[in-house]
Amino acid sequence: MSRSSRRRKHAVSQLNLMVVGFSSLGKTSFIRMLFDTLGRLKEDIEPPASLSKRAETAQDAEAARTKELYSFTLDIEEEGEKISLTLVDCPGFVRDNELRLDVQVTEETKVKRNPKAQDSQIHACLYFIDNTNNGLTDKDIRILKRLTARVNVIPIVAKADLLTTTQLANLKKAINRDIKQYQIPVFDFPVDEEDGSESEVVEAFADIQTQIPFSIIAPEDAELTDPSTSEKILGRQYAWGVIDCLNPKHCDFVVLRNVLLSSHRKLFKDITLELFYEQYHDHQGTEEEIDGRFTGNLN
Ligand SMILES: Nc1nc2c(ncn2[C@@H]2O[C@H](COP(=O)(O)OP(=O)(O)O)[C@@H](O)[C@H]2O)c(=O)[nH]1
Ligand SMILES: [Mg+2]
Repeated sequence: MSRSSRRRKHAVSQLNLMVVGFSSLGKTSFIRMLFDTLGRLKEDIEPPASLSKRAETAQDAEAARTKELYSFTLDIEEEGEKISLTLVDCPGFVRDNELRLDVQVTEETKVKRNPKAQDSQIHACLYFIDNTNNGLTDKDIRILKRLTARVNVIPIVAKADLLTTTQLANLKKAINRDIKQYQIPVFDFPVDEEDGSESEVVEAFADIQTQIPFSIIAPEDAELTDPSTSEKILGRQYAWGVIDCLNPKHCDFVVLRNVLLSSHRKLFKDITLELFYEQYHDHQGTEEEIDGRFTGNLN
């Protein structure tokens, strides 16, 4: 075995992902689904308590609301490479209160708890957009402008089961129109035009760009089976049928997970290092300051 391949075999790559957005758009449910589908946890890992609280009724909703920022780390393996995946879940912005927004947006883009962590910055931030609006709101635009200056941002439309195919397509169009019009530099999936379209990789990436914002449907807490195969699925049941959250025809979760953990992982990290690293150091406070901000009530 050559020295470099041995190093690659043992090296653990770090990946830090964060979810951000207004409350009850489905951020924690997404984190839970990611966690549930990775299924390659260290045996002794217990999921954080806040992750196991589900809200199927309105009364549950308050109990299940994410009240403070938390993060946890999973050891996973993608294509033979070991990844230490840290997921950061934030309390949602309260709809009419942007008071704490600056603190939240500027400081939560850093995972800075372990001083020995080699790579403590967020590599990709998923921004959840309310699917009941027709595109981005003024608040979304303000928040996105600040976020995109500091971190790779990927727009998400969650609870896509609540929209028809046409409604979802129109919403995606409206969001992309607003992103363009307000010049919000969300993460751009690279398409290398000079290579022509003969390369499969280029084609696959071009396809990904057309899917933005990614649609997500999180499963409900029920034992469901696929009616045609009788296999267990993560899904949602309706009077007219069952949604399979891992079916790419139903939502973009599998594509997104692949983008995050596999196809674009290195690119997210490279961009974070090249574009955002300096700002990180310019704004970096002392360890105590940052820890203080982390423990503060962000709602
Ligand atoms: N219909 C539907 N409801 C969802 C979905 N994801 C989450 N929910 C529900 O929306 C509510 C808020 O979800 P939560 O993940 O706590 O939102 P957060 O505040 O953004 O973390 C909960 O009652 C969830 O059960 C989804 O994909 N479809
Ligand atoms: Mg939450």
